[in-house]
Amino acid sequence: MAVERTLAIVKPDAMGRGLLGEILKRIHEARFQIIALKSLRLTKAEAEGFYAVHRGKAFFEPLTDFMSSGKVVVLVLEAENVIARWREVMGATDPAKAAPGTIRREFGTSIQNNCVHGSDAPETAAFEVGYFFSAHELL
Ligand code: FUP
Repeated sequence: MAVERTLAIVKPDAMGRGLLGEILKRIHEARFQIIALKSLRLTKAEAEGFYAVHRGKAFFEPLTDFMSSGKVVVLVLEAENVIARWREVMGATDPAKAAPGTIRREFGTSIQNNCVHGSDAPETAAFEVGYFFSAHELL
């Protein structure tokens, strides 16, 4: 298994509901290394750029409004096989379909307001990490 990095986001719904600590606890319990972490508020244009693969879909406008509606915390996580493992900790996109015990199942309130993001492949992880962090922040 290769050591990988992935981009995680604690989304505005989770930040607004005071869930950052609970989500960080799960990251630590999973033994993922936090390589970088910061809090920011995305502009609408930044949210659109991040989710560019979904442009044109019905949920793109409400999704990018939501993602720019409040503070987020973005993190770079590192571990063996962390891309798949963080997605397991998150659970399926739709909280109603996510496995019991996952973040999205326990705290998500809709397919849009699902508390967390995680890259889905090595190529997207590289793009998404680079979207938020420069090389000197990842040393
Ligand atoms: P995921 O990788 O699990 O975050 O899921 P996707 O890349 O398919 O979707 C990205 C985000 O778009 C989801 F986190 C939530 C939002 N979305 C919707 O709001 N409605 C949908 O039908 C699908 C996705």
